[in-house]
Amino acid sequence: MEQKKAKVCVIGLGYVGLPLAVRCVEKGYETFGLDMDKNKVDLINQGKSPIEEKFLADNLPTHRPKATTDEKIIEQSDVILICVPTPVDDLYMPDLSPVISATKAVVRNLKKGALVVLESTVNPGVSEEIVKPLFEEAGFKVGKDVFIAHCPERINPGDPKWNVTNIPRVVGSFDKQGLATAVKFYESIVDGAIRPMKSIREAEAVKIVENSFRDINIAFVNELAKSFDKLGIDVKDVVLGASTKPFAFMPHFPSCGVGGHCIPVDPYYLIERAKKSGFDHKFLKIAREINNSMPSYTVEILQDALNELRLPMKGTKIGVLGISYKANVDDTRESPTFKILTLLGEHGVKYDTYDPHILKRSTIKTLPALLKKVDALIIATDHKEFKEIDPRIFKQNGIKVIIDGKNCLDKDAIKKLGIIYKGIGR
Ligand code: SAJ
Repeated sequence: MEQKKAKVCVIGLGYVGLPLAVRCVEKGYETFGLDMDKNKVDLINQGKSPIEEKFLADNLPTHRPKATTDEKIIEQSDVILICVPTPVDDLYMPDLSPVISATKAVVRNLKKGALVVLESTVNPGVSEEIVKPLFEEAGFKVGKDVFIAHCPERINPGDPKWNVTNIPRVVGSFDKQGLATAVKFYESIVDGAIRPMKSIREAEAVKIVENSFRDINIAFVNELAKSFDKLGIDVKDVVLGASTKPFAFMPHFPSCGVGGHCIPVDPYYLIERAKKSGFDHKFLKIAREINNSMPSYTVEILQDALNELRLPMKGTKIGVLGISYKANVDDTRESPTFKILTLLGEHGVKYDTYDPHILKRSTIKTLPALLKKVDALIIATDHKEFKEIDPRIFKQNGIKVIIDGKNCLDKDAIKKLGIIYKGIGR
């Protein structure tokens, strides 16, 4: 891929697409960004990031893609990278509509000979059964008029070390030329290994397997947490102990729930597609059930703790610290906090929330104001700001109960102050 000549268009300027577009600019490509959100497009064209992310803060101002809402930009593009969301609906059924509409926009505006790479996480079969037919129905010959590849995104929001510049990637395609072109492109922008896969299906399967692996390991420790709560064993101490084994163990930690746009979503793409081919992923489904049960488990623990003080749920002022799905990011997708708040509401609880990264959705805008107002706390996200709270501050504010949904506070120090502390499995 001649860097100077090739023009790149990234479709979808979110957590995945925007860093990718910035990296393409940095590596010398004329880079367009296509997004349906005009506000986001205007911000990016001013060099401002719509997303709180260190890589973007450091690089977007100086390596700005040309952002637009006009799909006609695709006509000028030699490489099109589709980075749109692949969510699930309320019934956990995959929703490929963003991928389909993005692909149709490419079909409408395709420059012949272009390379089209789907980065969005999809189940094996999507490129063959959904993407490729859209080009063929429009009369394009795949492997001649257009080259299609899949390179699953591996962005890890908030990660200080691994980002779009250095995370190794895998690439699959329908044909040798498509594969070679895609591998060469990614080698030109990533300082990491690019592994060609046997076919596009294996490339699609890689990401689903990576994230399902994480989901089942989290489910394993979440089930342990429920068991160890009954056995009086501190599961965090046990996992840290097991982590001293220098091989064949990978630590995961229980929590009030599994959020984000990847881990709780991706397994359903494989579950549903495999079911169509007659296979039932019992294990993946049980893992999802366990992880989906953690918000209600967290509220049950709160209820038990309040019962110890003969305090009713209804009428006790409860504060929930953390709305984003994981520490130190401003991303709320699939956040367990929303499920916790719904359950509190069902118990007639009047709750307040505070998240320094999501102030717009916080009912109280400062930590001291929230601590002053409530009698009990649920820590739903392990933001740095919460982990640094001096436990004596809880005492000074009359906090009686703390449910540590991320096992991130100093249990012993809090208990010594006479506050009821309950973690998830500790
Ligand atoms: N979580 C736990 N226990 C754990 C780890 C995570 O309860 O031991 C929870 C988190 O609190 C969060 C959710 O699971 O609510 C997801 O956490 P995550 O650290 O997996 O964060 P994500 O969603 O940003 O996952 C990304 C994924 N990256 C991509 O999909 C490209 C995932 O593949 C990575 O493994 C993960 O980052 C990572 O390793 O940090």
